[in-house]
This record gives sequence, structure tokens and C-alpha cells, in this order.
Amino acid sequence: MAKEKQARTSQHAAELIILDQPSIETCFDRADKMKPCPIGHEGACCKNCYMGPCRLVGKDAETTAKGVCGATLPVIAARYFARMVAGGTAAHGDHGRDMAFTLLAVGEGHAKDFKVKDVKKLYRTADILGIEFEGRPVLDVAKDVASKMLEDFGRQRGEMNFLKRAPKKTQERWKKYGVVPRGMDREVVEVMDRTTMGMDADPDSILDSAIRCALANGWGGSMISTDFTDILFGTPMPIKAEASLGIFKDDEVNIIVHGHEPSLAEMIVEAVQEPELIAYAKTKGAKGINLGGMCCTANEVLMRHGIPTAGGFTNQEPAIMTGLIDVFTVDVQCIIPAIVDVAKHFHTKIITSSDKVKIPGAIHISFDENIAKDQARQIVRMAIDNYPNRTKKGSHVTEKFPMIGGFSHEYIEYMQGGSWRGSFRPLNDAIAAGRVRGVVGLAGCDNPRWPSTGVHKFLATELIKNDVLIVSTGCSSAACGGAGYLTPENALENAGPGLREVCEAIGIPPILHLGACVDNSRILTIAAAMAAEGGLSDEIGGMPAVGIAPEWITEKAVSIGVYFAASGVPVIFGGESPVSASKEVTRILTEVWFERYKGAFVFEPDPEQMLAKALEFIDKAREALKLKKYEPGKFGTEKVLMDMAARREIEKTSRAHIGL
Ligand code: SF4
Ligand code: MSK
Repeated sequence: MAKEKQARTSQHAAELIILDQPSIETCFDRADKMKPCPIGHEGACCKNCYMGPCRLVGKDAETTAKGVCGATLPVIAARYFARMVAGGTAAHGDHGRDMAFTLLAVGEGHAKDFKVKDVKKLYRTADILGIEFEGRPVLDVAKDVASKMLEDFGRQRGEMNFLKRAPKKTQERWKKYGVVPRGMDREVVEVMDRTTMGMDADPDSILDSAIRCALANGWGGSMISTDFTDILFGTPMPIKAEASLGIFKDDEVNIIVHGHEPSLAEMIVEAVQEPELIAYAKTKGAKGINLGGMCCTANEVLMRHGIPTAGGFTNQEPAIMTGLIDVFTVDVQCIIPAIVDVAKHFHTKIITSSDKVKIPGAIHISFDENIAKDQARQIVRMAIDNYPNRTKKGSHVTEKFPMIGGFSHEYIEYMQGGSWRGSFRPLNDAIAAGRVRGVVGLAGCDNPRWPSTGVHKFLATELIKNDVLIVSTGCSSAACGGAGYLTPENALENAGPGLREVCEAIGIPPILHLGACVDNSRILTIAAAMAAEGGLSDEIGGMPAVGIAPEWITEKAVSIGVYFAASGVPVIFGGESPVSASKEVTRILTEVWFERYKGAFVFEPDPEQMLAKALEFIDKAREALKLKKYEPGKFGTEKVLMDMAARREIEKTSRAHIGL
């Protein structure tokens, strides 16, 4: 068992902790015990009505097997896939909705602990929406922007607001194939409706509704969430932080913020800096208060404040097993109920804060944005009061790595030319000349089930060696950070010659941490900006760009994969396909979607093959765009990245920004 665990955990610190405490059950043990149902595993089971469950198995099941109602295997697999997309869209959609309600509350003069921190971004968003902003009070603009975007959730007809941010050609494809999303709630409801017993029996049509639903997430829920979070809490800029389970301190009160929605976490960030609370901690024998993050709430507070991350999804239980966590606060999504059981072995208090997430055994504090700061203070006090209850139990590790996060799409544009000349021209030119072979979005979860010695780490190393610039989000960023890869030095040591030159010129790591899983929407914005810049593809489809989610877990990941594919980015998901039972569904996701959108949804369990396929997609796109053939160390001379004077200026400003 111990050996298996060691081979399965992608982070060294987590391995040490798990191996040290074999009697405590973790997700790795449960993954061993809970063998997946082989029929459900490949998408051949339907339990959408009580004439079933129907299992469509056997030779020629694809063409001959039928459920009691007559549904075929491709229909059942397509329905299953579409429902995963609906689940993921609902999660990101509700996240975006909550952020919109917070912005609305601020605009209406409530929620006094929050404010509009990035007025410029508010104005840019107002401009996109055609809302007058010049000469108006900031809060009035905030109210109008929030109200306008809230329409996106309940709209019945028409188009969602941010779709216009996609390149024209990309939008035309959506219109041509009838997948333009109308409203967030409508698309989720329609997928659920279409996939009930006795409804849509055409796999292609079912999967079209999945695309509509996913686009409502990418260009709706997630984009709203990203932009409104930036408006409320500030648009990220490069910032130093640390990663891994060694971030906890023996002699300080340790608090974890975990989940996805950062509103309460932002208040906790402020509360832990209050002199009265620090003084109170000292009265209990602690030297101070140490705040750390977990999963995507970690990414949010890391991107804006440099709060260290304890890691991604599979680190939840090992974090508690350090014995050092006084309070573990959770908001929404990716919170495994098992943390309550692990916490029983220690003094750790688990606090749930969203009325959508209650776990028996946890303390519930119902988040109210009108008293948010007071609630944050209450949580910090609970942690301080719990500090004296800490025992010697637990596995303390010291391993941690420096990292740099905070690469918003705005900063990526800025770093390529400064405030006045910011553009995507240098990146497009570097790609055209072959210095940068292409771009990969390395995203998604870390999964305890799949054999892994760190697929994120393997891909990160190999891709940058091949001159591929990586933009990372979600738990992939945590995995890369926990491996020490999110530093500029990584470029010098491991990147190919072209990518190294670009990274050195700008002073950036070869892996740019873009934020949480909702911040995959930043990648859409970057891709749209690259298309608008010219010199590569004039739409998102056809760019030398690929998305990879090597250890995906959630329905959110599937929804993200679909919105990338339908926007024109081929995506590669690790593990076996959850719809492998149906050749027809597999054909639609790969061939048909590539034909229609220049994006595809591919499942590939072998990490070496994931790498090979990603490079193949990139090289084929380069060939179709008639770009210089990629050859390591040999760059085109037709375009230069920047002249030396420009490079020096950018380097100076960028390095100053990240304190180097
Ligand atoms: Fe079986 Fe059809 Fe009911 Fe699904 S919807 S459980 S295939 S009868
Ligand atoms: S937290 S969705 S495990 S990335 Fe965003 Fe990580 Fe995946 Fe949850």
C-alpha cells in the first residue's frame, strides 16, 4: 500500500505525510478500494429513468444494444457527457452569479467591507457592455455592470453579453452550427431536459446542446467570475509566493482557505493582518498568524496577495495530517467531505461558509456579505483559540518552493510592451519565427485514481524543453508550484533555446500561473487577443495552441474542455475516455468538432502520448498557417521579437513589478 501511494502522489511533501501516517485513510486508499464500475466507466450505463438502469454491453453494443426505452449506446454516452457539461457549467455559473451579486451589492451601497478595487477594469467592462461610465460615480457604474451581466443568467432569447469578445470568425462558426448560448440557466436546464428519458435521441444534437451549455460557462459564468473578481479585489500582477505543504508554521496560528469563491477569503486576508488579532494570537503563545490557501481559493489569494498555497485537490487530507492546521475554512467546490473525518484525528476545526456546502461534523458559519469582515475576524479568533489545543501529533514537513503567480491577461499584454505599447505582437512574432513553438494551457485537477508520478510535472518539463510556452490554472498550477517550476530560473535551466530567450527578455517564468479554474477564461481572452493582433490565425481555431487536463476529475473540467474545443482549441484529457463505449460519440468529439470548430476533445491516458499529440496539434497548426517549421535553436529572421532597447526597458519594468 505504501509503495502504491508513493507512486500515485505527485508531490513529495504529500507523499512523506501519507507514508508517515498509514492508519489514516485518504483519497488514495479509497481510490484503491473503490474500483470503478467498468460499465459506467466507459459511458455504457443509463439510469435516467426507472425502467433502468440499463447497461448496454456486449459485442456490437454500439449498433445493436438498446435500453428499455430504445435508447442506443451513442445516445446514452452523449447524454452522460452532456450532463457532465451541465454540472460543470452550473458550478462555474453559480460562482459567477455570486460574484455578480457581490458587485451589485457594492454598487447599491451594501456589503460595506467590499469595494471596487480596479476601477479601470470596471470601466473597460462597462465599455464592452456599452454602459456609459465617463463622469459617473464608480458605484453607479458597478451597479449597472453587475445588473447587465446578471441578465446573462436568466436570459431566454438572444445572446450572452461577452460572446462578442470572441473573434468574429469564431462567432460565425457558433452561429453556423447553431450553438450560440442564450442564457446560463437556460442552457443548463435545456441539457437536463433534452437528456431525460424520451427526449433527444440524436447524439450530435445532444452534443450541440452540451456545446451551447459549455460556451455559456467559458464566455459567461467563468468570464464574469474572473472579471468581477478582478474588479472587486484587484487585477493580478506578478507576485512572489510559496507552494507545498511546508508552508505551515509550528509556532504560528495556521489557517487554511479552501474552495473557489474568494469573497470570505479576501476578508480573512485582511483580518489576519489586524494588529489586535495578531496581539491576541500572541496572548495564546503563538508568534503570529499564518494564512495558507488550498485548491482554487488558494489561487485567488495567491494571485492577488502572494498568500502561499498548500497545494491542490489531493493535498486536502495531507494538509490536516500535518497536525498544524488550527482552522480549515471552506467555501464552495472540490471540498471532499472526508476532511471532517481526518480532522477528528487532530485538533483542526473545519468551518463551512456557503449555504450550498454543509458537511456533518463541520462548524457552519453562513457567509453574509454584509458582515463579511466580522465573520472573517470570528474565524481568525476561532483559529487563535484553537492554537493551544495543538498537540505534537502530525507529520511536519519543511519542503516548500518559491514561485511567481499573478499573470492576468492584462499583465501578459502589458509585459509585452508596457503601458502604452502593450500588445500581443511580440508573442505572435515569437511564435511565427519559431522561437516559441506554440502555447499549451496546462490545467485541471490532480486525481488520486490515475497512476501518476506527476503527469503535470512531466508535461510541464517536456513542453518547455520543446519551446512551448505554458499558461497554467487550477490545481495544475499548484502541482507545478509544488515542484518548484513556477520561477524564472526554470526557464534558464529547463526551457528550450527559443523559449528561454523570450523568457529572459521579458523576465518571466516559462509557465505563467493565470489563476483558478474559472480563470481559464483568461486563456480565452488571450487567444482572442492573439487572433486580433494578426500574424497567426484570425480566429481562435487554427492557433498553435492546445489545452491539456492530464489528471482531470470534475464536471467543471469537462465543461471547460468543451468550451475550449468549441472555441477552436484542441484539448487532451488524461485517463480513459468516459464515453469510450461509443465510437460515434468519440468520432463527434474528435473528428466532427475539429471539422466544425478546429477544436477537438481527445482522451489519452499515456503521458508520453499526450505530449506527442499536443506537439502534433501545434506543428500541424503551424504548417496550416504556413509558419516557419519549428526547429530547436533555429529561428526565423523575418521578424525580431523586440529590439535591444525595447527589451531592456521591458525587462527593467517587469522585473521591478515582480520584485526581482
Ligand atoms: Fe433505460 Fe431508456 Fe430509462 Fe435510460 S432512459 S434508464 S436507457 S429506459
Ligand atoms: S480546484 S476543479 S480539482 S482544478 Fe479548481 Fe482543482 Fe479541478 Fe477542483
